[in-house]
Amino acid sequence: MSKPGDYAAVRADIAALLHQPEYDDGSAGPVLVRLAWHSAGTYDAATDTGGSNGAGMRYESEGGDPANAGLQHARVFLEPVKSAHPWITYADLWTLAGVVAIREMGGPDIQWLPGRTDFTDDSKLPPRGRLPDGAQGAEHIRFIFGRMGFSDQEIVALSGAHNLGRCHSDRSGFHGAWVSNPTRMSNSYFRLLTSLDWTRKTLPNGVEQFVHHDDDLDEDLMMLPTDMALLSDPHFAPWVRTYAQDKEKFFHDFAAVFAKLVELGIQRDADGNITNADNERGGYHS
Ligand code: CCH
Repeated sequence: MSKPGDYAAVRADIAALLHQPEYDDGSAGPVLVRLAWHSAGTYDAATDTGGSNGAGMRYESEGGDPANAGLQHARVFLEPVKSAHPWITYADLWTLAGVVAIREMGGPDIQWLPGRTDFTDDSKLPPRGRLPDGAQGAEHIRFIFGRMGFSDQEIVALSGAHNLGRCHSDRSGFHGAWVSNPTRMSNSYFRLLTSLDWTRKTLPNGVEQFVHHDDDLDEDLMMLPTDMALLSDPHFAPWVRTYAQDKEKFFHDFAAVFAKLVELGIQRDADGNITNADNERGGYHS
């Protein structure tokens, strides 16, 4: 067991588990990023509820939400890390894992602070229905992310995470990856969104998505209806084009907004200590 507060040891163990030859595209990274995002993306600024504090996905009402289908794989990948460092809270571990995975997959360094606590029952969990629905359009995205307090530019920057990972028919109903190298962070998602022809396709399960046939891979790349909405909306589209042309700016803005995402609902004093934690457990500070 590591010394409480030794986050470098936790980071090293997360990095070491990313290589998973039998899983998806060979990396646990993308699903860990999605775990971090879904743990935080329930935040509602108006009522100051939801967010990454609490690690609510350990409970059925949040963990069993169909929007979180598949994220049990991410939580299982992290169990050995939790066992080796039992002093870290799940809420800290899940957010830190996303940050470490992004860096290890070639993305930017993202500021991360510890101190989240794990709820000890399910009484404070956010209601289901706060996460975005990929079948919808720009109005929905703006409503969902506006509720968290994000601007149009921040929404587009965050969406660049779809450079990573893939859709699974048995999780969301959508199918395929957005880019041909889905375990490497870059701005390919934006470049492909702006440069390829995307055609609407109805999958055998009735779900509609957009596809482009990649002849080299002999496989379809995909976009969700929500991804296409970023390109058709007059306020989102300029940011899509900016990030397609400028990877450094995308990385810079993505790092800032992902750091903001995992801090939603968390209040800290000048020393970085959380002032609205649920209880005293896990209150270690680096
Ligand atoms: Fe996402 N995402 N996401 N997404 N997402 C899916 C997969 C990933 C939406 C829908 C889906 C963000 C925003 C949105 C990741 C990160 C982020 C899937 C497939 C759907 C559907 C799930 C499956 O079948 O396994 C929608 C809608 C929105 C916004 O409107 C944001 C923001 C982030 C992070 C910053 C990552 C990573 C994946 C890949 C997961 C994997 O298992 O490979």
